[in-house]
Amino acid sequence: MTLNCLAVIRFLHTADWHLGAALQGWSREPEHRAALSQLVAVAKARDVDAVIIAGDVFDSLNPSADAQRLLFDTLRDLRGACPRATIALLAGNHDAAGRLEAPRALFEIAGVHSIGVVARREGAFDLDTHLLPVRDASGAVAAHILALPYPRAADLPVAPSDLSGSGVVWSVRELYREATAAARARIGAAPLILTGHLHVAGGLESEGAERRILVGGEHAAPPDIFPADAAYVALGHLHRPQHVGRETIRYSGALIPMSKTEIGYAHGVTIVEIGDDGGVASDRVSLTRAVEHLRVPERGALAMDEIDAALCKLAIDPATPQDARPFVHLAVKVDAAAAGLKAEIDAICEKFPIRLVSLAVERPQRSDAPHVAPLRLAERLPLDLFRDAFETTHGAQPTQEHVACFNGLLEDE
Ligand SMILES: [Mn+2]
Repeated sequence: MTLNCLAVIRFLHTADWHLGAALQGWSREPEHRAALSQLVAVAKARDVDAVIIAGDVFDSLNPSADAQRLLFDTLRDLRGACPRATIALLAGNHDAAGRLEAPRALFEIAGVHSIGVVARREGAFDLDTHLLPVRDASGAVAAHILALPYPRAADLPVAPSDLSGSGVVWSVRELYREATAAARARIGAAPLILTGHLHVAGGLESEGAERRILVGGEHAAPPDIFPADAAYVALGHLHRPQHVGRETIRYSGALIPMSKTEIGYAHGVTIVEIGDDGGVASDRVSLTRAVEHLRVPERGALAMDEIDAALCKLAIDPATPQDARPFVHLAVKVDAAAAGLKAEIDAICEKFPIRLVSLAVERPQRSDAPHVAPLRLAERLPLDLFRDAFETTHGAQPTQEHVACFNGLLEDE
């Protein structure tokens, strides 16, 4: 998209940083640092008037000190790179809303608006918290951000009991309607940029990475919950960059691949311009990966005696430091169930400067086994998937202890 007029406001839209995330125990911090330093450079080079971080700043409710330091370092760098930009930091479903708001007094000194929950005053939507002015290069307020975080159950208006459709969709729609109406009463027809962290229908999911946001059994909201007069809707939650419904309702996508299914995504940030005629244009700036993510082989599976040659062909410099070595997702095929398979594969991989993070094993179908149509992922219980995955990886059923441990993790979600 390109503008046919003068840009009034330019901003950077990003989301789903998932700071503190690990892959099979390996820290993602080097990748995060590299991606965020590129993000800061893009914000500076494009001289943006605002930066919107649309949720899932952290990967967990209880982020490590390193993850928090990385956020604070990045905000400092961003402030240095774009001294006059409005910076909006929003909570996603992975974030502890209170934790994100806790440093607010200090954030305010740095001009960072951290918003974890929907604020109300005497029941009414609190515009002073959520409506953020965006100033152009001359210092004039030229647009506003209506900054809304992931809507938690407590944030949502209660749906009428005689409703025929989905209560959650009604409530989310009502939240956006109420917030937008309040904003319009204050700012008139000026350009309004909305934010949100939720699953909007029509978005392509990357299986396994984003938790399905289930509020009252509902998976997603339709894109028409966002009022039509919003110039742009900056979304977080889905990790693949995409628009949903209108061209101006967009997911910026994650910064780095969070799982095997996301290797093929073009990770980056979205730069959005709003023109003096109200037109909106956006373009993508790709980020360079600090660490490679490789599927070996790219398609299909290798026989055991092909693994060595395939890893050799990657030609990775043996001097590559540990935390820069590629993450490898390996697929192998075996003729029969082989005890000690994982140990054998580990022994091969150890000879190469790689980090094996997943192993898929294809076994031949037993010809006497009855053919059963595979169940859809959504129809399977997490514990059954865990049992299957465990057996594939270790060639044995999980023990009671493993099951108890898995169930404990499930409850933590
Ligand atoms: Mn999310």
